[in-house]
Amino acid sequence: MKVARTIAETRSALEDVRDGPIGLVPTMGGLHEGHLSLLRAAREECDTVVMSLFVNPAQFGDEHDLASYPRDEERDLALARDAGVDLVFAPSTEEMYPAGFQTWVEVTEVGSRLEGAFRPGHFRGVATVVLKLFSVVRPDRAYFGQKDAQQVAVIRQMIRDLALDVDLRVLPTVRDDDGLALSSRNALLTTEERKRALALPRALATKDLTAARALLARSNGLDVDYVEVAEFDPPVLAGAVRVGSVRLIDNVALEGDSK
Ligand code: PAJ
Repeated sequence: MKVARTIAETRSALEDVRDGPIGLVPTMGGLHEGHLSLLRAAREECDTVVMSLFVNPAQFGDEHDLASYPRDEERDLALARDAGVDLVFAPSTEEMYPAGFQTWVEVTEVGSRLEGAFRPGHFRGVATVVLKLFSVVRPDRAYFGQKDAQQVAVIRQMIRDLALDVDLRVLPTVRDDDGLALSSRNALLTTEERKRALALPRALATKDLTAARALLARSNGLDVDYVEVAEFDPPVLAGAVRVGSVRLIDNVALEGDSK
C-alpha cells in the first residue's frame, strides 16, 4: 500500500492503472467497521482502491469539534492496509487549501436544510473537498455511507448538476450490537453518555415522526437538534442530538430497501 501526501504523487501513482476501474473511499480517519464496509465494497468492485484520509477543516464550523476529532494515522493506515487499499491519499491542509484558496461548491437547496441549518457552511466544505478529491483521483466509483444520508443527497446533486463522470455507490449504515450507528465521534462518548445516546437509534427505529419525537422528548440527558422526515432517495427519518459535547446524527430509510 502506497501513501501519497501530495496531489502530484497521487496522480502519478494512478497513471498506470487507468485501464481498470478505480474506486475512491473518502474518509476523515478514525476508521471503524462503517468505513471498512465501504473499503470492502470498493475492493470487490474495483481493480484499484484509493482511500483518502483528510480531516477537512472547511466542513467544521466549531473549532473545538475540529480539534477534538479523533486522529490516529498509524492505526488508520494499518486498517486500510488490512482492507486491501492500494493507495492512501493523506494530504496536508496546505495541499488541499493552498494560500489564496477561494473556490467553493455550494449545493444550495439540499445543503441548507437539516444538518446544513444547524451547521452553516458544513456541506459547502464537504462538496468542495469531495469535488477536489474527485479531481485528484478521477475515480470511476466513489463510496459513501447511508449513515450520512444528507451528505449522499448533496453529493448526488453535485454529480448531477456538474455532470461529474463518477458512479456513486451508497452502502448501508453499520451499527454496533446495541443499535448505535458507528461513528468516529462515538470514541468521545463516556459510558454513561453512550447509554443516553441510544435513545436516538431507538427513536428512529419507530420509523414514525411523531413517535420518534415523543420518545426523544422523554429521554434524559440529550438535546435534540432535529428529528425530521427528509425526502432523499430513499426517504429517511433523520435526527441529530447532542450528548455532552458530542453531536450525533443518524437516520433510517422509510421505504425502498432497508439501508
Ligand atoms: P467520515 O465521517 O470519515 O466518513 C467517511 C465515510 O464513511 C462516509 O461516506 C460516511 O457516510 C461513512 N460512514 C461513517 N459511518 C458509517 C456507518 N456507521 N456505516 C456506514 N458508513 C459509514 O463523511 C466524511 O468522513 C466526510 O464528510 C468526507 C466525505 C470524507 C468529506 O470530508
